[in-house]
Amino acid sequence: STMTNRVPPTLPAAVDESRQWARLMGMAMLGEIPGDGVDRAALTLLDRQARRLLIEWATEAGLTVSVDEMNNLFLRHEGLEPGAAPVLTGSHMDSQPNGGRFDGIWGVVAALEAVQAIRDAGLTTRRPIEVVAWTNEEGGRFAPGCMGSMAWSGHSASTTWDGVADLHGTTFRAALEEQMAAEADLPRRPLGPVGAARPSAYIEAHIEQGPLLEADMLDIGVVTGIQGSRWFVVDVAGRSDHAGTAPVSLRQDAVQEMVRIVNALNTLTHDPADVLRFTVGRVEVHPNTSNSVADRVRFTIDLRHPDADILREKGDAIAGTVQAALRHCTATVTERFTAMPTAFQELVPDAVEAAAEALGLRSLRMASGAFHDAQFLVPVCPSGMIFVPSRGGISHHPSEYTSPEQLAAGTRVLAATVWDLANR
Ligand code: HGY
Ligand code: MN
Ligand code: MN
Ligand code: MN
Repeated sequence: STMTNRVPPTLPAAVDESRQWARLMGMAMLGEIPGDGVDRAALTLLDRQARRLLIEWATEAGLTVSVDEMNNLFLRHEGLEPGAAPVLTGSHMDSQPNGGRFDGIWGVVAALEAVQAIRDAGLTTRRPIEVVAWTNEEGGRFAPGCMGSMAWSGHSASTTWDGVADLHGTTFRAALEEQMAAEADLPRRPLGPVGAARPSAYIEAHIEQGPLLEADMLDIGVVTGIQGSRWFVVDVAGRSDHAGTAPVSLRQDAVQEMVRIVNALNTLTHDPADVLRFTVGRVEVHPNTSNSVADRVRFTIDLRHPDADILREKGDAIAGTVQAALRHCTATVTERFTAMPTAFQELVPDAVEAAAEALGLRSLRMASGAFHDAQFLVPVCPSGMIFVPSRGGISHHPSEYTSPEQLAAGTRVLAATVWDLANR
């Protein structure tokens, strides 16, 4: 069905640009850091405060709240057929430690805004609509990312990460239990797409986090797929020594060894076309003092590529490359996260494109360089994403910015798409 004449005339105006912007600025105060940034890690007090704020807005708007054992948060709008499979829409509320005001949280606020606009416009939907905030998408405090959507979709057992600890030694399981206890007043729901909770479709609104839409003066990204990501942790073990007395030729210096390993990995992953992305983003050194030789180094590897075979080939070669680079230390390589490249089936991207067209917006079909929870919804139901431009293509940084108008345009496309999908 084409959307051209299917956007209810009262819907676009019911999307309240200033209400949405005010809510985003309110959320940005929870974990505010200099430069308009946000540091709001998953399963922290700040995360709980943000969730309470969202729940307040949602219950005022007449939605019902529930939470599952992975702390995924759901806000439900009833349809005319309560037993019908719901349309699911949302994103994540946690941020990078040096994050911005829009990554993740806009998709959740926009989903609530879209449902409120449908209600404010006096429209009904055949299907229920559920807004979701997925637990720990960023994986900043507890690796990997997308824990909530991976456990919910059955991609990994929810107990897989119990022992994963943050920099202070708090385990994921302990932090999850603390959050669940603090939210004991919220109704529970089973984990996963079970029974009436199995969605008919999933749509996630998100900032592009790249330069393409802005460069071509476009309003909307119709996301067709997401490239693959693999995360590894490398632990190098050597021996600590006195920086002044130990002869260099006898040292088992874990930092020097890391340098050799990273140089070898740079050769392995060198790509003149700059499509393969290799990042070492975190380095932890022990004892981390200027006048002692390091006996331990832990560093992370983030590898990305849109082609499954290349991602498999290069990712599988990392462990051997690390071992071959060693001179004086030992090292172990652990894979922490595997999200293979995904392509969305046509249903949702087509609906998004039709909605953008019906609203007179300029759109572009494009793949996502960032991973998203939508990646793990693909095996469960027809899925898709809507992008809005990022100023300068910047994200995972305090200067991340999208204007109120650009966000409202994205939310209008989201509202029109959700309304369309909820009436099919
Ligand atoms: O890392 C990512 O791609 C996502 O933005 N967390
Ligand atoms: Mn995100
Ligand atoms: Mn992110
Ligand atoms: Mn995401």
